[in-house]
Amino acid sequence: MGQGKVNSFYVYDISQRQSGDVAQYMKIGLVGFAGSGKTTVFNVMTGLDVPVGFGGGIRYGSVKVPDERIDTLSKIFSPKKTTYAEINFCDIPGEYGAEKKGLSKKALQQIRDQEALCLVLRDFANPALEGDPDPLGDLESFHIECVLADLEIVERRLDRARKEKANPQEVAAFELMNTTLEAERPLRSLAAEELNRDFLKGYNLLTDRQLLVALNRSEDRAAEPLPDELGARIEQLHAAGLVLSASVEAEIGGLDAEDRAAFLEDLGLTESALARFIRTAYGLLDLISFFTVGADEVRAWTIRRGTTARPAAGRIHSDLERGFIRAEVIPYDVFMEYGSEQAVKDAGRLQVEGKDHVVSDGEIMHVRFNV
Ligand SMILES: Nc1nc2c(ncn2[C@@H]2O[C@H](COP(=O)(O)OP(=O)(O)OP(=O)(O)O)[C@@H](O)[C@H]2O)c(=O)[nH]1
Ligand SMILES: [Mg+2]
Repeated sequence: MGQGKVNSFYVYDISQRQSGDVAQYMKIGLVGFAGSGKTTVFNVMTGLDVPVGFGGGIRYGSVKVPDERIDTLSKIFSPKKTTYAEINFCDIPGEYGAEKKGLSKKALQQIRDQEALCLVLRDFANPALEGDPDPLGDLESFHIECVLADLEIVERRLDRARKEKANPQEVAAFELMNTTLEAERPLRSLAAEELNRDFLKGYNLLTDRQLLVALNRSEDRAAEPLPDELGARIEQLHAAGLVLSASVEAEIGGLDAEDRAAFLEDLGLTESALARFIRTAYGLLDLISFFTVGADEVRAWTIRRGTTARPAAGRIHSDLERGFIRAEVIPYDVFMEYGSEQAVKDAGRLQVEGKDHVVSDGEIMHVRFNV
C-alpha cells in the first residue's frame, strides 16, 4: 500500500484505501492560516494541551464522535463499558511560505496527507496579527492555493500522458481536471460519473478532498449565523460550513452542565457547536456507525458507507469475518419502537441478513459465526 515516510510523518496514498482499513485512514486535517484557532479547537476536541499561540509541530489526536443513540442505548443496557466511534484529527500549523504569504510547501504537503479537510477561518481580532479578520478573503486564498498546487500536478501529468500516448480515457480525465482547475473550480465539484477517479490514485490532489469550513468567531458574535456571502461561496465550492467559537468551546469544556447552560444562554447560544462540528466531519469522510449492544459493552463501530455485513463484522474481530454465518440486524429506530431485543423478535421485526447485506447507519448487529 502506497505508504512512505516523509519528514517523520506518514504519507498515505489515500486513494488506495480499502473499506477494511477504515480505522487508520480516518484522518481529518485542521488547516488554515496561522492564528486562526486550529490548535484551540484541536485541544478542546482531544482533551490534549498543545500550547496555543503560533506554530509548533504537527499533532495527531483522536476524538470521540458524540452520538445520542449510543447515550440512549447505554441507558437501556447499563453496560460495563460504553464506547463511541472515534476519528482522528490532525492539527497542522499554518506555516507561511516565502514573503509571509500563502501556506508553506511543508504545510501544503502535510495537508495532502489528510483524507478530508477542515478549514478554520479566523473571524476574531487576534492581537498578534495585523489587520482585521477577513474570512471570505482567507477562504479565497486557501482555495486558490490548493487549485494552483493541483494544477501544477495535473498539467505535468497531462503533458507526459499526451507525449506517451497514454490511455485516451486517462488523458480525457486529466484534460477535464485541467479545465476545471483553470476555471478555479475544485475537483470535488466533479461527480463520479464525470471524472473517473481511478486515474487519480497516488496524486493526492487537494481540491478533491471533502471540505468543511468552520468560521471561528469571537465570543460576542458566536450566536450570529454564517454570513450569506460566505455561505454562498462555501456552497459554490461544494463544501460544508458552520460557525463555532473556539474560545467558547474551550471555556465550557471545564464547566458542569448547569453552568454550561447558563454560560451559553448569556451568549445567546442554546448548545455547544462542537458536537455538530465533529459529526459533520465524520459524515464528510463518508463514515457511518453500526452498533453492538449487551451487558458488557454498548459500542459504535465505524465503517465506510456501502460496506457489506461480512467486512463490517471484521471490524469487530477477524474471526467474525472469517467464520461469518449471518447477521441479526435491528435498525435503531425499530429497536426504540419496541424497547427491547425480545420485543423486536416477538413482533417478527428482527432482520436475518447474509454476507451481502449493505449495513446502514444505526443498525444494531449480532453476528453469528463459526470458526
Ligand atoms: N477571541 C478568540 N481568540 C481565539 C479564538 N480561537 C483562538 N483564539 C486565540 O488566537 C490565538 C491563536 O490560536 P491558535 O489556536 O494557536 O491558532 P492556530 O490556528 O493553531 O495557529 P498556528 O498553529 O500558528 O497555525 C491564541 O491566542 C488563541 O487563544 C476564538 O474563538 N476567539
Ligand atoms: Mg496551531
